[in-house]
Amino acid sequence: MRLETLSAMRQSVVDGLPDTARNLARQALSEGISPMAAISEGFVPGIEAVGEQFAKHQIFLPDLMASAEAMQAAMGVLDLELRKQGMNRPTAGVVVLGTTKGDIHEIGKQLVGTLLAAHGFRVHDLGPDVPGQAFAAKALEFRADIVGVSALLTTTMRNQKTVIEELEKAGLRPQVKVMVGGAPVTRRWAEEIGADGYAKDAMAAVALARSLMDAKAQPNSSTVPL
Ligand code: B1M
Repeated sequence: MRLETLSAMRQSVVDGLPDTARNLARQALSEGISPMAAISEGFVPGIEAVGEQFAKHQIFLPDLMASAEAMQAAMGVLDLELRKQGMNRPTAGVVVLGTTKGDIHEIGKQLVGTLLAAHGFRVHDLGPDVPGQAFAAKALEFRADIVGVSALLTTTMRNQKTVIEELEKAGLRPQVKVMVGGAPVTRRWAEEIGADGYAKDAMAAVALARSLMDAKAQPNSSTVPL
């Protein structure tokens, strides 16, 4: 049954069916499938398959958009469930999160935010297409410990650097750690732009955020999260 449900989840995203995806997310929870398994073994393989088809010009942008909508519908259900897990935990740190300017991809960034929240971080998600100055302004407003910047396009990755520059301009860089991620982003790129850490996926982002908080608490420690 579990395998059937996971495979139906994948298919609902491939076919771009938001109602079906939402219902399958609910069904998964009632079957005792963990929200993380539903996301990583059910819905994410669907959006990845669609991404490959798009790259090979086998499908077109409207198909990709329908699939993204189905993915978002399922995430709406699973996000709530995962966040509940973080509610009773002491605050692990304050994170301001967003996707860079010019980039409207937000599914991966939302997943990072959901998992951080599930692990006790207070997350302020600024959404997609966020200018560098807005990251800096919100980091100041929310007294952020960490600013997390996602980018899914090779053309918008460079705006991760702009965010760091804006934090420097605002005088916030000493107290705010910067983590970056997204499909085209690499550890090497993170080093090149002067970020404090890179995470390849949402679980790695939680581990990284924790080690960045440790590094903040021990400023003279020689451990470098990158
Ligand atoms: Co677009 N898109 N897209 N897209 N899209 C990609 C990224 C692409 C690789 C598809 C392809 O060609 N195979 C390609 C980029 C090529 C490149 O630059 N190298 C592409 C393109 C070209 C485009 C457009 C330009 C298409 C067009 O208009 N002609 C356009 C761009 C618009 C813009 O941003 N200005 C576009 C539009 C869209 C949609 C709107 C239709 C939709 C997004 C909907 C939405 O987010 N609301 C969409 C989608 C869905 C995709 C693919 C298929 C899937 C992305 C996704 O959600 N993955 C993608 C192909 C692919 O990645 N396989 C593609 C699932 C998600 C869970 O993974 O986002 O990688 P991911 O996040 C992971 C990690 O990367 C990491 O953790 C996450 C969870 O494990 N991570 C972080 C992410 N952020 C992090 C931050 C961190 C740490 C880790 O710290 C802060």
